[in-house]
Amino acid sequence: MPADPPSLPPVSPGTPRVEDGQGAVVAERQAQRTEPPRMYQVVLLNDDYTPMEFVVLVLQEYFLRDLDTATQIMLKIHHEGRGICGVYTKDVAATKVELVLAAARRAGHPLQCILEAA
Ligand code: TYC
Repeated sequence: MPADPPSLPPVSPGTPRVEDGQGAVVAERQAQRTEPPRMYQVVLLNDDYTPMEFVVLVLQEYFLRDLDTATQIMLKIHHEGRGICGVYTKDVAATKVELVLAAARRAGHPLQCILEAA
């Protein structure tokens, strides 16, 4: 039985192969280019029932805002209907949404929190 041909270096499919000048076929060197991850914003929505103090606490605890900034964001949501709490990678943003919704439900508030592509 004929011997298997020598195996080529492992490269991802589609990687161009070139002759290396010494008879070997090798993967062509390519510049590494990693795109930055897509970012997602966590948005709080206004409602008529969630206490202002609770929203400020949420912004401090889950979005690491100081009291002044948290109060400003809360008032913006209260007046404009919505406000961005922070911008994160998808997993981090999704986790924050879940944590905020769980905290709001535990406390009996209807606060809504959503994730949007930034
Ligand atoms: N509008 C609420 C009130 O008057 C306060 C509030 C602010 C609720 C922001 C939700 O995301 C919110 N108690």
